[in-house]
Amino acid sequence: TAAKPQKVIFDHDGGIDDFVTLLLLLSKPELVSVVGITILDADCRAEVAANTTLKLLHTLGFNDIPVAISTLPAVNPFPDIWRWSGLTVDVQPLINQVDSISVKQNLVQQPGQDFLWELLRTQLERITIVATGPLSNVAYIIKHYGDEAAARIKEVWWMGGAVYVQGNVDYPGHDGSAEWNAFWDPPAVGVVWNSSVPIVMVPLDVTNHVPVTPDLIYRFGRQAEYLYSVLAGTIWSKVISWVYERPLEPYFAWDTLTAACLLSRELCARVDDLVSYAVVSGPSQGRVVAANQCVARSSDVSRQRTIATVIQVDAEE
Ligand code: AGV
Ligand code: CA
Repeated sequence: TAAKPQKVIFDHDGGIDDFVTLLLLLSKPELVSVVGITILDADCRAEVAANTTLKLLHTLGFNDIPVAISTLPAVNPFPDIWRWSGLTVDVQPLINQVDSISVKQNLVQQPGQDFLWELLRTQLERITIVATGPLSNVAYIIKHYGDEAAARIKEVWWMGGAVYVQGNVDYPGHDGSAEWNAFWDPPAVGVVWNSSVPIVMVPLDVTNHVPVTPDLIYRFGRQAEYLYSVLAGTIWSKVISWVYERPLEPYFAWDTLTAACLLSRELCARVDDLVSYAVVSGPSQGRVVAANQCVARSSDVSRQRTIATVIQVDAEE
């Protein structure tokens, strides 16, 4: 089709799947134009993640996409061992054939949360934000620029939440009902829920269907003549030990599915309009609750609103 590519800001947090997501977004220039990248210091070391991002961009010939690092802090930090896992991507020879000075040219000095607003403010059309970490940066611009910010966002596609399934947080004092991106900054979810920003949520309900398996990674070998495939297979290979180390809780293509659903709507034909609220404090903080579920309302929660939610993936894979 002759439609113009959708402009996208990629707001990520440097996990292994965040980097495969970057590859996916860059690999479809006819559908998506990435106008900027913001990195939250959440499931990563942000300086490392920014470097990896810049080197991936450079390696793939994208020399004009700015990258900025957010300074917003955690409410509940990720474990250090997860935060360092991005180093396994950063050291890959395939992305280190570049010199560090030219790579650094696209690193923005402004804090990522302010740069996010700068990007939105200076674009003529409404922008889609693909957010694959906590919602802190999005919440920041809503808090500071309110409806003006909301009006500039086409949609936020967010990997986060767990609606009808168990969460993935295992943390002292928490009841396990939340997904980690929401748990890292629960009030941010409340701020976004209390705003008019259109949001498409891709929760654990669907990402549970996309474990990263050896079969998936082997398939990239059949297309090893393509740099994107080699990079994707290489990056996924960093989490393959999960298959035998933690068979009951493998690594998932959480963030990558989120971007895939944006790119191929037929992947996620069922997008529910779900009335839900967010728990912003207390032992269930970070939980996203469908309004038809019986959970006592309290001062701990955001207002209810309708959210487009990918609950089901239709295609086999
Ligand atoms: O909850 C899923 C989110 C996704 O954005 N992240 C990882 C993905 O990038 C947090 C997370 C949950 N469990 C994890 C996570 C784990 N075991 N290791 C690293 N990150
Ligand atoms: Ca992530």
